[in-house]
Amino acid sequence: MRDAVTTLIRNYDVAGRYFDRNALDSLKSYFESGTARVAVATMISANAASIVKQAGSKLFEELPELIRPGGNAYTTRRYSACLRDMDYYLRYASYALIAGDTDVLDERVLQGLRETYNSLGVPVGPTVIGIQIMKDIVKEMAAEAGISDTACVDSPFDYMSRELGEVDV
Ligand SMILES: CCC1=C(C)/C(=C/C2=NC(=C\c3[nH]c(/C=C4\NC(=O)[C@H](C)[C@H]4CC)c(C)c3CCC(=O)O)/C(CCC(=O)O)=C2C)NC1=O
Repeated sequence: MRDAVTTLIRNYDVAGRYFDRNALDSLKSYFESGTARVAVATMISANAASIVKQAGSKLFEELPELIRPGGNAYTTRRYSACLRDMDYYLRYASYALIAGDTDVLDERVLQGLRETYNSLGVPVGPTVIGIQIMKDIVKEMAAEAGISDTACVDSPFDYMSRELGEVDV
């Protein structure tokens, strides 16, 4: 599992090069956004249950067929599995946010997930919508908490959405 710094070191070491301007710029931006990233991750930890609950309600309000007979989140067991998955996405997004790198998502979340979802008929499009709803909630909370630079929040949620979304294309 890598973070922004270890990824950079690895790439430069492979090439046997000293850090150049690009490396230093990306390190600078990693450290400069550090306080905001830690603040957002702290906020996610403190509000995870409520973020997942809100996002779930919004998702099922937008796509009520998911929880009707024949829907993939129909029955209490599958409804809970769906919210549990949302909770996984949120928790790992907070890790990736701190790492400043999406490697943890590849390694712990996305690997084999498409196959699992396909075999269980879990619809990818609505899952991506759920991930995006959580992103919006987190960004809104961050803005309300006075964290001005919320651009860094997008990356982990968008990465999971993109990687999952490719399945159905
Ligand atoms: C930490 C990494 C990790 C992930 C990401 C993960 C996902 C994951 N979601 C699963 C199931 C599931 N996932 C969903 C999710 C949904 N259904 C919908 O209609 C919605 C769109 C969506 C919620 C947003 C559902 C309903 C199931 C149960 C499907 C079934 O058993 O029929 C399963 C199958 C095994 C199980 O039920 O536990 C896995 C492995 N597991 C992991 O360890």
